[in-house]
Amino acid sequence: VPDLVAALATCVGEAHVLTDPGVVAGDCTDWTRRWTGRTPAVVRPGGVDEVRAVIAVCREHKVALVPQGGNTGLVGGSVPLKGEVVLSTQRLDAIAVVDELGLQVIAGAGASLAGVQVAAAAVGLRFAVDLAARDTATIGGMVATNAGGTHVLRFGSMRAQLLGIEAVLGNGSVVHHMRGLRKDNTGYDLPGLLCGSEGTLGVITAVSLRLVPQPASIAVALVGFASIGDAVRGAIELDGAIGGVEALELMLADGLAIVAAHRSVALPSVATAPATVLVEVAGDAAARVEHLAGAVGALRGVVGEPAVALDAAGRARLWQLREAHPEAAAAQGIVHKLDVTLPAAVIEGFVADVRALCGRIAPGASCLIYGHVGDGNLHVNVAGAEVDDQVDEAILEVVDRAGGSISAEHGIGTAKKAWLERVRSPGDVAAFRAIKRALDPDGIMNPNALLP
Ligand code: FAD
Ligand code: S2G
Ligand code: ZN
Repeated sequence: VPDLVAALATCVGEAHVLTDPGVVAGDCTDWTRRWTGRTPAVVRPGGVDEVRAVIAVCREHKVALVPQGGNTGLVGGSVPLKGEVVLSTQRLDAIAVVDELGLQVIAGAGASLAGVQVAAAAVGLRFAVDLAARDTATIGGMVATNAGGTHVLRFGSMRAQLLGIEAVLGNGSVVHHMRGLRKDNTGYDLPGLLCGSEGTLGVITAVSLRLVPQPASIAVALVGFASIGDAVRGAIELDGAIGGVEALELMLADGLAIVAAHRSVALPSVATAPATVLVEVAGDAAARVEHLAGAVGALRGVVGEPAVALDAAGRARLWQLREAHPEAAAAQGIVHKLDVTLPAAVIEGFVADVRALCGRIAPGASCLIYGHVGDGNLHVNVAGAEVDDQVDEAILEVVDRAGGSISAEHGIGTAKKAWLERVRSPGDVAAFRAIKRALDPDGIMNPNALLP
């Protein structure tokens, strides 16, 4: 290992090769604390050439590497489980340019989501993907996992924002196409291929992303429903009834009670309903609030008075109730997270099945269920001493049988690798392997993730 560390130091300089176990410990455990590994070194390249040099050294020394951004990934794909080198993108954080006319931003892989949001807002524009880990999650990690978040309903996931990409592949070659043009049909869709590749094909070093105009104003409402079925139907009807719906998030009474206790905040009375939908509309929201109130009035199963906020502080207070769910879940113990998509019609039954199943195989466990109901995407968070992989298996079985997806937005990582061949055809997996062989011939790119 000493000559590996010395070789890495020639690539990035001594100061950017971290080996002290105390310093690198945080990089070896994932955000959920479910996966912990070890690494001979965390290296922090300062540019594309240094990334290339690090990959060359790892190939030479036959050592695998795990690209790491903010380490907020939730499927165990961002940590060195078997002594891999960690390639941290934190120094690749330049937000190069915001092209107001071209409505695009060029960001380094290590730039944080919040950094890009601030750069866009500075010129009156907006980056369309948002998620609660915005201060820590990096653009490179979000592209690598094709992150979704709260506005997929209106703007799509990361893949839909990608205009160009620069990356160093596992075979040492650099792909670079960053003109940021809306229409550019010149060959294979490399951004689309690397988006969602979870660090298994190469290291993304920079991307060009589309920006969208800032809306005139935004309104957020919490609407209470008598049942989960009414909430799912209500959310879908709201989306159809009024234009400008940008987010539809489902929360349940037990989860909101845990969040309120965890954050020591009082819940608006509407949030004590069995099911609550957070709806965000953007545009000329003033008119929309009447519109929204009218549309809510027409829904079946609404209980209580909706809580509505137009100003930024009021909206943040309502969003906090949703965004604090992951943290409140994590306070219950080591969480087994199932990020799944269900056909709308089965969501109510699914929640009942999951509660019954947890009651059977993990009686003392806490089970928080919430998520992006506008996309049919639920986050099932099961935590407790007796929770083990059997719970994951059982829940994913129910999802697969219901015709859903075992991973809506967090990716496959290590957590769901065993499921890949059950949910993708042999031809699909063969194509994945052919691509992997071509772009990472030595198999050094994040071997624990994605491909069984
Ligand atoms: P990391 O965790 O560092 O890495 C994630 C994966 O990408 C790993 O496989 C890693 O190897 C790879 N990778 C990282 N950087 C690169 C690179 N430059 N090149 C190639 N591969 C790379 N996710 C959602 O989709 N929607 C949500 O709503 C959402 N909410 C969240 C809320 C909280 C509180 C938390 C903690 C997480 C949430 N996430 C959500 C999950 C996480 O934020 C996303 O998966 C995000 O994309 C990870 O970014 P990161 O920079 O932390 O990546
Ligand atoms: C969310 C974050 C992590 C989780 O809150 O939207 O993607 O599953 C999730 O709690
Ligand atoms: Zn989510």
